[in-house]
Amino acid sequence: MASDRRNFAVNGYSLSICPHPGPMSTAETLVKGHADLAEVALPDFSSEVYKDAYSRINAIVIEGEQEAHDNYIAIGTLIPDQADELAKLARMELKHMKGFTACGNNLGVQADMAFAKTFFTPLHDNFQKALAAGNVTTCLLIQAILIEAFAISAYHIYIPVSDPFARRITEGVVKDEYTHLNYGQEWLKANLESVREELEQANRENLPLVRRMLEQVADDAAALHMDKEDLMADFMASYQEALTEIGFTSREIAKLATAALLG
Ligand code: PL3
Ligand code: FE2
Ligand code: FE2
Repeated sequence: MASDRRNFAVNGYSLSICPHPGPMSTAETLVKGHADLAEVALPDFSSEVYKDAYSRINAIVIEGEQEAHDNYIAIGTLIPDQADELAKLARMELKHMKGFTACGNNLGVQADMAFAKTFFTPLHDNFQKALAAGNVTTCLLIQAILIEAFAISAYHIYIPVSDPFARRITEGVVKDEYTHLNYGQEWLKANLESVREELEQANRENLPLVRRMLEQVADDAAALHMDKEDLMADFMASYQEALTEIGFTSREIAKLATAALLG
């Protein structure tokens, strides 16, 4: 049990000592930078299986960061008094994109950008439709809530099984993603009564797409030692927390979350 394990940090290494050691030896529990990750087995970052999966996952992340940049700039055209703030968020996304490009280069992996473009198409198209109709609420739900919660959960699950170079980058990125999620939450919260209906509709149309994206990425994520159920659970936790912050009750959130099962 994690509760009866004791952690010691020595020179940036954390040693996790369990009073009743199971099958794992003490040496195996020496995991750099982690307080309590005795269970985490790192993948072989140079294997062909790893690099093949990484070529798609890395592309998804690069494409996602690029689209996030474009989406924040686009949302700025719908809320002109927020354009400067949104341009700042967009700049952060470009920095993320460059960081993840460096992660792929560092492993000698060529990102499969055509695959990633297809992966994002349904959500991308829904965002473009909402943008053309001037539906700020839908645009914010797609980008600042759903995509950011997706990114946060994916990065959370990736960090413990990442290579040291990517870990440093991803840890920096995930902090920014909270700022983005928070931006969306605050705007929607401030306007809740007027946006409620559109939010419910946008949730019904887009939450199933995110579920499908999580399913599509699961096999490649598994090759990176990221667990599908962990990804889904972390995503739902982030999403539900965001909805609570916006002002929905737990009953309303349960109803909104049901859309993930139906679509
Ligand atoms: C918003 O700021 C960014 C949107 C990015 C979307 C991320 C999708 C993540 C899919 C699974 C990736 C695992 C992490 C691997 C990092 C190289
Ligand atoms: Fe980002
Ligand atoms: Fe972001």
